[in-house]
Amino acid sequence: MTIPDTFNAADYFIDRHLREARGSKVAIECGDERVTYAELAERVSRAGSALRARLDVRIEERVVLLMPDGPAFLYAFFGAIKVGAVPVPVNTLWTSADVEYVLNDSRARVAVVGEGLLHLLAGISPERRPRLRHIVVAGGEARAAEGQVGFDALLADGEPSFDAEPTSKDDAAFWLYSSGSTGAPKGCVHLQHDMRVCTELYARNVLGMSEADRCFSVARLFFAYGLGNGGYCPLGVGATTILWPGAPTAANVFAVIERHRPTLFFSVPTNYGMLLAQHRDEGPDFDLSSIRQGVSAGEALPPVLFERFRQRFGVEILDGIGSTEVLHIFISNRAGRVRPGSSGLLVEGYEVRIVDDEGRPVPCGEVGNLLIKGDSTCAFYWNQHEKTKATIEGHWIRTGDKYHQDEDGYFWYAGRSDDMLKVGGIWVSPVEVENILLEHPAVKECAVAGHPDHDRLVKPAAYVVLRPGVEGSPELAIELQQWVRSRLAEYKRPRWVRFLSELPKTATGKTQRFKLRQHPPDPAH
Ligand code: 3UK
Repeated sequence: MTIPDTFNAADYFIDRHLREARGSKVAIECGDERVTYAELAERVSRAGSALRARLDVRIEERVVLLMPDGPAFLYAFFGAIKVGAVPVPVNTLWTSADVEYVLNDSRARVAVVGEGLLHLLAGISPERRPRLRHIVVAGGEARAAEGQVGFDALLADGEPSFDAEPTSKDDAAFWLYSSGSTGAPKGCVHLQHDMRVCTELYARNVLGMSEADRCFSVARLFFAYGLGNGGYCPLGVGATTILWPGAPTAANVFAVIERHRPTLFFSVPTNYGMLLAQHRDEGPDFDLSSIRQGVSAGEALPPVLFERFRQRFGVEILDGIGSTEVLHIFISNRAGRVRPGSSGLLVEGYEVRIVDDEGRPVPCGEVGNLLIKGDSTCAFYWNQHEKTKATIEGHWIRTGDKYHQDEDGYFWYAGRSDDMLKVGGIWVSPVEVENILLEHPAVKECAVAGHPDHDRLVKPAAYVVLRPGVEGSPELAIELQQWVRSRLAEYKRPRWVRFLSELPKTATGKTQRFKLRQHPPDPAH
């Protein structure tokens, strides 16, 4: 794969299809809506040119996207890239405080916000987000009096076609925030060529994704995983992506599959567990016969989920590990050669090393730190020079994962080298949850650690030492859960609370979270 020095990802992923006579092919299905490649190209042009002409967005400037999955997300994302600006998709499950952090860290002057997510911005007074000048509202009514601009009005104003900004293949194209272990997310700066690399190495070579495919991703476009599955991978190969903005309940996901009949289905282990727990009241089972391959990532897929899904639906799930820093999957199982419980084989085009804490390669079969080299890795973390140096060592990127490789080349996940938790495929920092619990008047000390649920998937458990005179009770446990829930994103809440008289500590007083993993939380809570 040779990528020319002048390379604009929007030209490649969008406009190229017109040159290759794919204009009438359906690029996006969303409910009853069908968007052809020609329509997509026109709306991407309109979005980009209007951002530039009407809102004065310039090359390299960030544009925050706080949007549900749907065609407008892709118009805004590729529209910004087409004019050389840098879209920054944001997790829509986050709180106002998280969004405020990203607005200020990225210094975006423009944010495109889904109507249903405006409340997240409403909580941030203009003085607390001094760089943000324009709020573009996608769907619904924009309030001109409050300085809002409607996304549809913007599209109507824009140019239906123009030549993409001649960016270099190494210009910043987009950022994705990845949660840090102390709470503050880090902006991974991805370059124009990165999406192209993932499309070739993973989508085309591992999944055999082609124009004939119809992709449906339960993981959202604002995640690196979803952005590839439902965004640039299908668009890169001229396939159709099925977008759907609703909540990923089992009933909804089955309804989308039966209606739109995807050939490739992408989800996370927690969601596969939810699908398996769902049964139809009467009649035949859910029809997943259109799916030629399932994919799982975000956290390790327990073998029982793999087996049950194959037995019940006849769909083989390929577990693979990816990261926001590498952009997409770099180790993956292959069709017909799955080893359940493993992450599979290296994706060709990437290089891997498993090393001990001194950086020496460990012998085959021994657990060590996983390092990856490849052309899709992010350039650096925005404004976080020390964290960049700790993660990116020349060509190599530290994933923070412990792995071993077996004699046949398969990689087996063996936990994290930090205390970060993957909950339903999304990062949760124990420190962030602990800090909130500590603000509760009853809490003297606490620690948060992962505990397996009924599907053997990790969820946060809180271990709490109460202040003298306070008694632990089921009511207090519920109160503490509510306390976290009202202050942090929903998925971060502890699913169990256990009261302890003291926490395990090192000689220097540092809490040993790994020791708590052996304590079962009280099942009653
Ligand atoms: C963990 C896994 C075991 C692992 C992602 C696919 O998850 C993605 O990106 P994130 O930045 O998290 C990365 C970390 O998540 N992980 C992901 N997949 C697996 N652990 N087995 C797996 N299959 O700790 C990794 O370092 O949120 C996944 C594609 C793109 C992505 N960004």
